[in-house]
Parts: sequence; structure tokens; C-alpha cells
Amino acid sequence: MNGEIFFRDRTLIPVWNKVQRGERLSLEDGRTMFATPDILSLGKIAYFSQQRRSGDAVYFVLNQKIEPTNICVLSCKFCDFATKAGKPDAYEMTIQEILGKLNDEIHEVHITGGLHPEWEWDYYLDMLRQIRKAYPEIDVKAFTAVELDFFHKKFKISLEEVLIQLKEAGLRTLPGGGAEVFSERVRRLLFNQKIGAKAWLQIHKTAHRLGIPSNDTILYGHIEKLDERLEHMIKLREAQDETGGFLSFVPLAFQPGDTGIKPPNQFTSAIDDLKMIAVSRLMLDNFPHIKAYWVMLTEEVASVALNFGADDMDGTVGGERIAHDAGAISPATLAKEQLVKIISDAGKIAVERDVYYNPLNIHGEHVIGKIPYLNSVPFYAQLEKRKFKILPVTPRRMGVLAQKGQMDAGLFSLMDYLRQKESFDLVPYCIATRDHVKSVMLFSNHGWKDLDGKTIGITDDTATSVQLLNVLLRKKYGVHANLQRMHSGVNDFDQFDAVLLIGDDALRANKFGLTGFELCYDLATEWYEWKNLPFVFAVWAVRKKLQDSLKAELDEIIRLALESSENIPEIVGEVHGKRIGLSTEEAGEYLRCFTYRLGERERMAIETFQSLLLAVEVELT
Ligand code: V47
Repeated sequence: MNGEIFFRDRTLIPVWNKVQRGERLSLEDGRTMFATPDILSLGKIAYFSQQRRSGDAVYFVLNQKIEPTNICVLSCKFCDFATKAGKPDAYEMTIQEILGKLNDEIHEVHITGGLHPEWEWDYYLDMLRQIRKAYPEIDVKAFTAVELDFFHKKFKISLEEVLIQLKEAGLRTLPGGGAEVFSERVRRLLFNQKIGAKAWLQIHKTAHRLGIPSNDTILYGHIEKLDERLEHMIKLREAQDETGGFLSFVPLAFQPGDTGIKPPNQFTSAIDDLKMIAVSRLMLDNFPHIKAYWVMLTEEVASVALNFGADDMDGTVGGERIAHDAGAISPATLAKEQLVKIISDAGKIAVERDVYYNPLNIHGEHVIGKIPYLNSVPFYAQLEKRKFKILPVTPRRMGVLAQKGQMDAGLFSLMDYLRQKESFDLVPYCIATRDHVKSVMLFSNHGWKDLDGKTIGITDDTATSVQLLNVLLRKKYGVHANLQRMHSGVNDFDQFDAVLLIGDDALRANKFGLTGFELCYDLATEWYEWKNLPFVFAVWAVRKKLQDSLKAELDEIIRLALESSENIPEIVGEVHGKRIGLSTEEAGEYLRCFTYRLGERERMAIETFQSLLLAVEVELT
């Protein structure tokens, strides 16, 4: 997309202008989008917004759905799945039966079910513990806010305690179910025994605070009004501003089955589904991912949705019943090869992921890794004109993919380049700083010397900054701390004496502070004051065996991108800075910290760092 859309409906132009400038859309903008007959232009705007966030990536996970029981104390009108004990279709699964549905191929299990009137609390904890024991590689995404609220009331345990105990037993994330539509009117009519928006959001925010990220859904295409869909999105956007803990938004198209609810056209139309995906992408500007849940949408609509703002296809989804009991016409499961084909046919990179959206394997050719931080934006200005596909990926994960031979080029973390020098050639561009970086920060409650024996939480993203931190601790200050890797997404920082953050998270925390920590150290300043040298955090490198013509093209793209953006950091920073809460001037000032060309001093700095590393390099998985 090169910024040109030929609008049939000109009322969309102000929306397009706002999206290009990175401005937040209003309820009125949402109404304009739902009202437009110009579905293709709407799709292009959403595609642009998705591309800016997730490049050419479309994610999926090898997953299994488990609904341990359909016996439920509630009787929601839209649900064809739930039943009562003693009915012929009622079922209950033992933990052994649940384990029997899993295998070593699967990476995520998604567990939700009826609110069983008799099961004990220990049964749920045991279920998670045994899954973790039998399959430590499987991420557990389990229990909707409705189930969690039920546990809290039935077992008389505080909500926090419910979440803490489940997390200890192996819970990684919460699914987004049970949100339905955040409208009191609809709740009273369709699910009046269930929790409403306030309680649902409170439970998710509590989970985020405890280091459990989550998803959100919306059930649409029944009796809800378009404004109620938009109000749902705005409430979520506000919650995400507060916690940053939502990973994805999942619009669920209503399947009428035998529910007794009769929408005008029975199933939602493909146009309504695509509009819903596009509007969600555009309204939820702070949500990382929008899911095209093929189970409800059908494969065909889900694959078109990849060009309307969606960047996630959920997964293989073995064992789903909620939608199929209500008459969903999609297949019962999709093979991995089929998902990869759908995504590749849409011209995208199929990215097999874990529950936190870390890429595990990628399926695509000529993939370039893009560090998704403000400081690397200047490199990517020309990448629309390219033979390469772009995968936004954190520095450490990029290194892992390169090791597997799945990444052809990228702005690699310095450590990953040094470890894989035999397979990669340097391209003479880098991310280096002179005396401060602002986005590689240690937040602490102790001075450097007092960190001896203390526990420091390390962001999952880093490969190089963690080594710089260790060199500073050991060689500059002579202290030995216990470095502990955190997981992606939100974390509970309270358990650490200090935390190392990098990239936009660090930049944001540098500006607004990080609750619970009084001190804040810039690692580049620490290095510069010690060695009087810049620090090189990342370098461009390209796989040796790539064709020369592609190598030359990459070199040219980077050169042109830098020429077009280097002298105007304010303009580059304007759109991207907003995302982090920086003014245009602050973003410009930040970008001026960096040197993007690998010169003599930068090479010298790398050598100095390497020699210091020799004795103290840490192994952190
Ligand atoms: O909350 C119930 C919905 C949800 C019907 O978090 C129905 O990644 C359509 O939450 N027609 C459960 N929908 C499914 C869910 C989900 C699915 C995929 C991914 C994720 C995620 C979460 O299913 C319920 C309810 O809103 N539902 N009945 C029906 N007749």
C-alpha cells in the first residue's frame, strides 16, 4: 500500500487521514465506517493499519479446544452448547480424558466449559497441574471471566487468589470468552444471569496486573445495535490504555442454530463480517492483534479477512463444540498445512506462534525481521517497494528464527549476529548510541552496588542488553545478581528487585515511570561513562547464501530509507511516537540519539564489548 486509495465514499477520507497520522478514531468515525457501502476502501484502510503493526505476518497456533463439560448452571439464550445434568447430551470429562485429547504436536490448549454445579476447586487446579506435568510445552489458555467469577463465588476465594492459584498451577493466559456485548440492554435480554461489562473488565484488568495477559471477544450478529458494538470496542480500548494486557480481539459471528434467536438473515453476511474485522482493527488502535476466527467465519471469509485488517487465524482448533453445536458450517478442524496454504495464498508469511505471539516457526520466503521499536522505524521507510516480506519480531526471537534458518535478513541483535557470524554477512548499518539510549533501562529500587545477590527481571525481548547489563554488573560494579527471564506481554514486576526493559516499553516507562521502582538507569550512559565509546545494540546482516541481487536490493532499500528519513526524525517520530505517548518533539529528540551507520568507532565498540564478554557471558533461555 503506497498511501493511495480511490474512495467511492468520500466520508471515509477523514478517517483515512486520521489513521495515517496515527490519531485515535471516535464513536462518530466508527458509525461512518459501519455505514459505508465502500467496503473495499474501508478494507484498505484497515489493511494499512494492520500492515503498520504486523507487517506481512499472519499468526496461527497448533491448538486444541477442550470443553470439559457442557453442564452449566446458566441458561443463556444464545448458547446451544450448555445443558443440565441428567439430560441425554450432558457430558463430563475426567482429567485422564482431557490428557487423552492432547499430544506433543499441540502448542496451546484452550479450555472453557459450562459452570458445573458440583465440581470442586481442586479439580480445576489439578487439571492444569497435570497438563503441565504431562505436556510442559503446551501453553494453557483457560477459563473465561464468567468461569473465574463463578469460582470466586462458589469456592469463596477472592478473585485475585483464584487467579494466583491458577497461575501457579500452570495458567498462562485468559481466553476472551464471556464478554458477549458490553451492553446492559443486551445482557438483560440474552444473558441476565451472567456478569456484565464492569465485572468482566475488572477480572481481566486484575489478571493483567498479576502477569496474565488475555484476549477479548464480541458476539455480534444477533440483537445488538451497531453503536453497542462500537461502545464495546471503546470500553476495551480504555481498559487496554490502563493495563496493556490484551493480546487479541476476537469478533465472534453469531451462529443461530436452535437458540431461538432469529437474526434477519440467519447467518451474518460476509460483508458484515469483513466490516466487523476492519472496524475492530481501526477502533482498537492499541490492540496488537485481530483474530479471524475461521470456526465462526468459515475458511473463505477468514482468508479474505486477512486483507481487511486481521493478522491471526487462531489455529487448528481441534475439538471445538460451542459453535458447531449451534450449527457452524466450518470444518471441525483445520490441518496445519491447510492453514499455511490459506495464509500463503493471501500473500502473507504464515507464523506459527506460542500463546504470547512469539514466532516459533515461519513459513515464507525472503523474510526480513523488523524490530518493532520506534528507533528502527527509519530503516523501513522504503520496504513497500520490495521483494522481501516483513516480520515484526523482537530482537531475541529474530535470533532464534535465524538460527533455525527461517530468516534471510534483518536488524539483528548484536549478540545474535556474533553467534551466527558464519552464516551472515554484515550490511554496514546498525543501531548505536553515543551517550544515552532512553530505551534500554534498568528500573530498580537499589543502587548498582546494592544489587549484589538481588533478583532482576529480564524482558523476554533482549539478547544483547541483558549481556550489557551483566557486563556492567560484573565488571564495572563487581556485583553478581540473579537474572531471571520474564515472559512476553504483561508481567508482575512486584516480585523483582529491579527489571530490565528495552524498546518502546522502556521508552514509555522512562517517560511515565514504572510503578514500584524509584531509580532508573540508562545502560548506554553507564557504558559511555565507563568506556567513552558508543554502544552498538543491533546490526544489519544478510544470510550469506542469499542471491547477490537480493543482497544489493536490500542494501539499496536501507540506504534510501535512511536518506529519506534521517534528517527529518520529527516526521518519522510523529506517527510512531503517538503510540508510545511521546510528543512529536520527544520522538524526534529520541531518534537523534542514534547512529545508523556502522563506522570505525562502532566497530571498535563491538570489539571492546566482545572482549569484556569473554568471562561473563550469561546463558538465559
Ligand atoms: O463466550 C456462544 C460464544 C464464546 C455462540 O480467546 C457463540 O482466543 C457464536 O470465547 N454463536 C466462546 N458464538 C468462544 C471464545 C473464543 C473463541 C476463539 C478464540 C478465543 C480466544 C475465544 O463463544 C462465548 C460466546 O460468546 N458463543 N454461543 C453461538 N451460538
